[in-house]
Amino acid sequence: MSRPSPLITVMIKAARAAGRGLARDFGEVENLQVSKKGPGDFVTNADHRAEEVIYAELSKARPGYGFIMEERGVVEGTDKTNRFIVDPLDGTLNFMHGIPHFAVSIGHVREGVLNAGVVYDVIRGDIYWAERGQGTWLENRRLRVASRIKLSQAVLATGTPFIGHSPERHKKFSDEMAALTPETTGIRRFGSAALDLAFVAAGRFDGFWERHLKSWDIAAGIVLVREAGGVVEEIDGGDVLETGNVLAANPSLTPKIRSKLKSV
Ligand code: 2AM
Ligand code: CA
Repeated sequence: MSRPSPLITVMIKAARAAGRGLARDFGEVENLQVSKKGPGDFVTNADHRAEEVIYAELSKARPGYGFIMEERGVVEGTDKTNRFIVDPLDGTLNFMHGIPHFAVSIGHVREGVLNAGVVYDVIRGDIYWAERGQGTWLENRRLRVASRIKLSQAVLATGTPFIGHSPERHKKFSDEMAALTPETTGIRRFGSAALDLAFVAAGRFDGFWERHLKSWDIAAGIVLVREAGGVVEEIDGGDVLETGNVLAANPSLTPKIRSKLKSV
């Protein structure tokens, strides 16, 4: 078993600390489902608290590192070579509805290159981690992407663009679904991009695509997939952290999925 490096250990500690608060708050959210007002404000506060915990933990352990965080935005560090990319609560809509599928996601970039990632599946208690050259791990199990090469046998995950966003995005999504659905054995839509990528790394999903995500949704998950032997690309050939148009799968399936997406 690979021993997590000091950096990974610090990232896991921060993720677990945030997860403890989220697990507590999730119990409360389940109770709030029945209230008229719903759990909206409560969830926003839970999200902010989790981010504060992560920020405090990481900046104590790695003073000077920069941050990109969902709530705080960009925090410039004095150390210009290291930056964390943090989503304290990925799968917010699930969390808000009492659906037990959400995660803490912490990525690390060194000299502009994605270097490490931790995704914490709070309810299952699973910590996924990966670091460049060290592989991808779930507890003491090394993870590999699935080896299926036929699209007809593949289960893919995706995400729906948010209601309120442009009609063109919805049209594109529907067209992509229509192009891929008949080619695969199944498509899943679970609502946490960080966990979708972790599940690709674990060989559960054969692939994942989604457009218009943010860097914090995917930074950690990209490292998980790559270190598990998978390929992560920007669907149209750009910079995936910039556009958030992500396609992840094993090296045989990626071009097949991409060509179906490009046929739209
Ligand atoms: P969140 O739960 O942190 O909001 C689900 O399709 C994925 O899309 C989740 O990872 C979710 O992250 C993300 N997401 C939610 N709202 C988004 C938005 N406005 N833009 C981009 N991604 C979003
Ligand atoms: Ca997110």
